Amino acid sequence: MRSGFEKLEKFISKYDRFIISTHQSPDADGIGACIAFNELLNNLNKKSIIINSDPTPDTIKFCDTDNEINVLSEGFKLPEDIEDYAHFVLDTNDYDNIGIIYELMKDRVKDLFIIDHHEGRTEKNEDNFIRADASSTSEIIYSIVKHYNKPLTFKAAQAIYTGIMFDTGSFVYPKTSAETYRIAAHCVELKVKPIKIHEQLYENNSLSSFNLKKKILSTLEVFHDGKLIAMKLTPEMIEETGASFAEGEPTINQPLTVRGVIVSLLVKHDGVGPVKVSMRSKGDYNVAQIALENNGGGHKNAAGYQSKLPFNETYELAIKNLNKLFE
Ligand SMILES: [Mn+2]
Repeated sequence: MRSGFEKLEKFISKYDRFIISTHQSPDADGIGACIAFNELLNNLNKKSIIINSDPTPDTIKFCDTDNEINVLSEGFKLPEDIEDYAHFVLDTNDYDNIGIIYELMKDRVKDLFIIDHHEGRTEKNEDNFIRADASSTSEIIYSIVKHYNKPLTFKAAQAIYTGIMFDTGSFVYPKTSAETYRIAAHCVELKVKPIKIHEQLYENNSLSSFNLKKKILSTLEVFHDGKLIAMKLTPEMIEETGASFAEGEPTINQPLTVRGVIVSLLVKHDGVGPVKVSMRSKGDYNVAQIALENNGGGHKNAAGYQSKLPFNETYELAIKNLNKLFE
């Protein structure tokens, strides 16, 4: 862990200007980490800009109180002096996962550093701070703020709390530690209101997203005596409901609320990018292994990969891969 801080300190002291990005289809942890890390870099007298490929989901926009997040797909243009910046990538260790910004910036920025809590692909970039035991990237950012002994404003505390709450499934997933709760307690001391964050994240969905969920659930197929449930999210469903692709993605967690279900699969396509495979599991059922075998990544109980095959073939192959878990 110490070496992570050392590499990071060296990187931060080496450059004066930074761009901070999180993965495509950003989630609350990626967004929360960006906002809190941006504040830290400013407190260290560095210039930094948050630039993401994709828009911040509506349910997370409340974190961006100062409108600091710039989005390429909404027309934001990269700074002309982009060659003067180094790039921080947060909450993913897979460049293929940060959208168009990687292709636009990789040959232009001075350097690249990854801060993340996912497993796998660490060999891709030597400059990294990866703690696979951390509940979230937001938790890692908190530890970095503490390491530098810098203050935390309400804005950053709210962003960190939101990221942790999201990535721990409201403080229950396996990587939720005593330290996770200590950080949450500190955020609450800084006037973050847990019920407010919960309402923003989980009681703030659009009716169209609810209709999309209905369509996704209607595709469910049950395998292995009810231990595996598979579902589909297609471009047609997005079109018919008017919901966004991102609004459909969390439906993958629903099957795990059913007694006896151990693995949940969602094969999804937004109509533009590649077909994607998302997997969730319980206990020792390791879906990260399957993701890694298919050039993806994730955690033991939450992982995914991108497919080069058409939708239906991807679906059939994903079921076949998951069958191995039940042999
Ligand atoms: Mn995360």
